[in-house]
Amino acid sequence: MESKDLELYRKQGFNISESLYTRQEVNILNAETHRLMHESSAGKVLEGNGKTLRSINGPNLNSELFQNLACDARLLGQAEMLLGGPVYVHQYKINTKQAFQGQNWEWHSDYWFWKKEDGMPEPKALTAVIFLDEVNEFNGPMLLVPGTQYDVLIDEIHDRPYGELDGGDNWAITTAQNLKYRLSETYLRKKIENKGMVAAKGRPGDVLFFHCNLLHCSSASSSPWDRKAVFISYNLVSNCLNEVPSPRPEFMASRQFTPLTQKRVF
Ligand SMILES: O=C(O)CCC(=O)C(=O)O
Repeated sequence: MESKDLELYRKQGFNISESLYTRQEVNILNAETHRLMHESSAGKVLEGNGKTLRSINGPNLNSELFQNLACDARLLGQAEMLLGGPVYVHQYKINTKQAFQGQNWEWHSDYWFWKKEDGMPEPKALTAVIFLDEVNEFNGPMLLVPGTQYDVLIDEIHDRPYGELDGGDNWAITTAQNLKYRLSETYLRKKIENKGMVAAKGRPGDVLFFHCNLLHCSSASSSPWDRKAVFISYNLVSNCLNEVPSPRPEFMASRQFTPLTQKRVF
């Protein structure tokens, strides 16, 4: 990441590094994603229709390739630089937003979930999103509100009434279409009118780095194009999780705090 990219990340809370992965490397990642999509695993989440796959949580627990990918210098090096120290993987998932069927993600910041559910002390984490497909205006790009990474939102968050939650395990309602916590429209309107919104579009192999406190959402894919992407969330080892009464499973919030070391992957 060049110094102008670093400056942008600090200012807006995100940055897209173009062509970090080659077409050939993306093909390998896509092939492994397809293998996992057709294999049963505990961390899978379906869309509201009960059929279409929404996310694979913890792909690194079932794939050597995805486990190693987190240690690739292109990701790990940037995560260490942006966060300023040794890191481990807090959360790892593949969101498989599928043509016509892939549904939205409501407005949220990841840090609320990581603080409330997992006991993360400070917002000193980030996510690298590796685009496996082209992301355009039609297939549900992530929408980001620049500059919200420093907002203290925790008092603005409301628990969704129990009756509106999707059924399922406690960990699943933290990642379903109707999220467990939400912001009021009044707050969102004020914030977005003030700061604007950016759609994170790009090509396969581009990587979006975004701060764990950044306000974001995405709409459904109303198009014949999938929008699959790998999400690797790194946390500073010095910011590792406190104990909580009901820890989420390892595939949602890892408690392996050993610092990662760089590895050659491809
Ligand atoms: O995949 C998306 O569009 C959004 C995912 C997201 O917001 C999240 O996983 O926190």
